[in-house]
Amino acid sequence: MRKKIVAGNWKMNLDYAEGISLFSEIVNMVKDEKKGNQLAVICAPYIHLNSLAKLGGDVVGIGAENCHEKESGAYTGEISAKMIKSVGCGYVIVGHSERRQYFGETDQLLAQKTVAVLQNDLTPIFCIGETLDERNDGSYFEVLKSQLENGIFGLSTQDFSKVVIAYEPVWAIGTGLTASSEQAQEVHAFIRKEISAKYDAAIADNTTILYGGSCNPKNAAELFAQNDIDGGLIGGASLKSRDFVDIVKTFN
Ligand code: 3PY
Repeated sequence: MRKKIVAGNWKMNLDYAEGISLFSEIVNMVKDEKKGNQLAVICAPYIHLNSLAKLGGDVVGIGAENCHEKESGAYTGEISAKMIKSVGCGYVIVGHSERRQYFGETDQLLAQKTVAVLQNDLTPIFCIGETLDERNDGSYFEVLKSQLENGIFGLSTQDFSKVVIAYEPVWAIGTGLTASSEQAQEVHAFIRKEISAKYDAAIADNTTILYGGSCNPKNAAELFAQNDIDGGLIGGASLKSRDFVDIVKTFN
C-alpha cells in the first residue's frame, strides 16, 4: 500500500526560535497519531533542519526545500544533498514552482538535483504543475507530461520507486485558489497513467502523489478522499500547528 504523506513547506518563514516553537507544538500534537503508512513531514529552511531532526525527527519526517545538484565544491551559498542527509533529514523538495519561476530552475537541472537527492538516500518530493494560462489553453496535460519526462522519467525503475510526486498547479499557490477535488483527481489519475506507461502498473500504484496549492483544513478531507490523491504539500497552513495537524488528522 502506498504511503500517505502530509508535508509542510514552510518556505522562507520563521526565524530559529519560531521554528523550534512551531515544530515542538506539531510534534506534541501528532506523536500519538503515527500510523503505519501515514506520515507527517516538515520541510523547512536550512537553518532549522539540524535542530528539528534532533527535536522530533523520529515523530515527524524532516526535509529541505531545495538542494544543490553537486556534492561539494566552489558554489558559494549552496547546500548539497549530502549535507542535508548529514543532519538527519529524510526528504528534499525538488522543483517547487517558486524555484522554477524565481530561480530559473529547468527540468534538466531538476533531473540532476533528483539524482543527487536519491544518491544520498533521501526522498525527493518532485513538484510539477501548470500555470493558469496553460490550464486555460488546455495544454496542461502536455506541460505536466513534459515535466515528468524531462525531470524524473529518466530514472531507473529502482530509483523512480523512491520518488514522491507533488502536483501543485501554479495558479493555486499562494493565491488562496485551490483546484477542485475533481480537477486535482483528474491530474493525479493522469500522472499515475503516465507512470504506468513509462514503468509499470505496480510502480504507478505504489507511487505517492501529493496535492499542493492552498490546501487547508477545510478542503483537505475532500481532496484526500480522491482515489489518486495520497496527501498534500502544505504551504501557509503548515505555519499554524492547529491547521497543519488538522490536515494530518484528515487521514484518521
Ligand atoms: C502552497 O500551498 O502554496 C504551496 O506552495 C505548497 O508547497
